[in-house]
Amino acid sequence: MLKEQFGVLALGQCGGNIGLEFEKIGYATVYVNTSKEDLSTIKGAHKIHIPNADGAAKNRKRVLQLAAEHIGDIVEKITTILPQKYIICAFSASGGTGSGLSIPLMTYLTQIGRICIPAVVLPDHSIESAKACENAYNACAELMSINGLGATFLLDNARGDKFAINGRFARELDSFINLKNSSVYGVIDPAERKQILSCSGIANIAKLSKAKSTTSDVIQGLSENIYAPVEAQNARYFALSTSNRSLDVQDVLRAYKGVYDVYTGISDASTIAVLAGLQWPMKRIEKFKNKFEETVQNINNTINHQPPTIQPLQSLSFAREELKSTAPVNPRDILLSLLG
Ligand SMILES: Nc1nc2c(ncn2[C@@H]2O[C@H](COP(=O)(O)OP(=O)(O)OP(=O)(O)O)[C@@H](O)[C@H]2O)c(=O)[nH]1
Ligand SMILES: [Mg+2]
Repeated sequence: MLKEQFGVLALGQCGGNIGLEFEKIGYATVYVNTSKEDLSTIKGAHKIHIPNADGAAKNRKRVLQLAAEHIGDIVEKITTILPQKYIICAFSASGGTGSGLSIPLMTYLTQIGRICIPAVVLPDHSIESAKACENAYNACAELMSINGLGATFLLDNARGDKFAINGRFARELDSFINLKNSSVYGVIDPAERKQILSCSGIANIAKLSKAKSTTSDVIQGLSENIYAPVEAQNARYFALSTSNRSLDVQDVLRAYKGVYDVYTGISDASTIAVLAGLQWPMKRIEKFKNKFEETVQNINNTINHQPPTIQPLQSLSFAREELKSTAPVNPRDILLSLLG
């Protein structure tokens, strides 16, 4: 099965939860974290704790400092446990550990000839903190500048329950990797599937039941899903494997402005459609920046960091000791004043 050529690198808490979904369905998975507590919640076979670390508290720089001394060992362990050519790298963009560590690890793995397939969880900017949005923005900027990354899946926490997203993503990607199609009418073969998953840019998947596999179902499935909404209708590749023989791929393609190459096949049960080589959703990414900048500006406008300039209030006091006059009075003077 093609899945034997795929390993999963699960970084941080969120990456760990996604990794576990893949491990459950038979993928070799390794979990890396700065937090021992987080790692202990994962029932996975291969775990790497970054020595002397107890979390990164959403600090992307901190995780690099913590890992710096041990990065040689960490990389050695990862590549020994995961000799596969294709590495699905799962992490959240908005935390510290996964968001920070994913960048150097994927850069290195790419350099040694692996094909990294980032599965990046984006925060819901309407509810997550400015710090989370700052991290997500910076992670996206750095991801975009890694040359030679494979297909990037942006899992969107604004589009549903996070645990439901984890499971659904693992099932959808697995359905495509291990596509069951063996038909005289055409197949999407392993080379084509690897080509699509090696294609840089954003990708997304629609998996539909046999009963719901019309043209409009496929178009809808590719836009209403767990991935960040597509902003530009151009893609490098489109793959469609369906059991609905009357579904015409040309009708689906009319919903897109331009697609470079198309692979089609006939499958037994569900329909799987994949778009790859889409542009990054820049409008969405700008929203992370806006949330960060607006919050920083608000804080700067409302919190006065100058030393206080007002005077403390003088209270009234009826305590006896405070009635003492300041200059001691001579008893003779008191007496003389009484005599007039
Ligand atoms: N989809 C999904 N999102 C998650 C999951 N767990 C956490 N998140 C999101 O991920 C972000 C936090 O990232 P974590 O993975 O906890 O961070 P980390 O990589 O462990 O980094 P630090 O704890 O800061 O060192 C938040 O936006 C969460 O909503 C998960 O299992 N699935
Ligand atoms: Mg964590």
